[in-house]
Amino acid sequence: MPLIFIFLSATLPEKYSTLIAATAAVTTAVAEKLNPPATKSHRDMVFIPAGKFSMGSDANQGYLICAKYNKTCHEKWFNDEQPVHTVKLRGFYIDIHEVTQEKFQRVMGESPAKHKTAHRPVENVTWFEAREYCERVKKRLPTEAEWERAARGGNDFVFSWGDEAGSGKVNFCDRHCDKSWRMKNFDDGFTHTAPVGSFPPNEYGLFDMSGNVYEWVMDWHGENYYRRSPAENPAGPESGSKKVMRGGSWINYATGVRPADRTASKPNARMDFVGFRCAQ
Ligand SMILES: [Ca+2]
Ligand SMILES: [Ca+2]
Repeated sequence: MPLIFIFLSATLPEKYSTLIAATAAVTTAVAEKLNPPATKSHRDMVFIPAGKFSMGSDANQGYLICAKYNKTCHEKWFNDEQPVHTVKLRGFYIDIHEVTQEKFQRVMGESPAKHKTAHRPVENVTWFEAREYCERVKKRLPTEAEWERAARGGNDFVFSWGDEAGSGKVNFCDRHCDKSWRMKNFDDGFTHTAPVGSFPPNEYGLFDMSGNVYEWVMDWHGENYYRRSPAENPAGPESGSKKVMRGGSWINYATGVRPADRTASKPNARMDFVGFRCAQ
């Protein structure tokens, strides 16, 4: 949420001018804390300041949004994203874009992507490869909580842009999609992946957090984890069989691109709708 400050010093007595000058100095310090100067290692990243946010969903949100637009929906698909709980996180940086095939190729020597184009996101990568890429560029995978805070862009809407699904907001399984469950009333223009940054960013300036490719995050998946997760800097269960992937993709219903939605797969799985981005 942008901070807007209005200064009326020209019309105020001197003592207020002094107060305003002091306030302005504090404001500048706060602004620098919220937006630390970009360094070379943080290029193409956004700083998400320390703070609290509401993680997860309540009131069967995922199922109701699914049933609003689609015929086949099951409540059990959405149990793991409940209940809403307050999470406090330290500040962190996160990549503005999904990692592209071009960047993955440069760092890892080859790209396993199926939908080949340099500026499309890399997909068909295992969780292990995603983690290794981030380590090689001196970064790391985001935690699941960091990912959701970043994806929400500072708001609590159903989708990152508001409460209704829409065309042109995100790449999901719209009328161009080649799956039988495509949503014919929506048009995002892409059959498979889209070049990164083809859709508007969220309010943190991050692109494609919702849709295009799912994104591997650091955490193991726990079906009931939200009922017992720590209130500060949660990092997921200590062990598990599946790693979490977030944000939905070009194969998903609209309900799958909600910031609250959770999905998981075995970490050695390769899927042409799953990529990642890094944090720091
Ligand atoms: Ca699409
Ligand atoms: Ca994505």
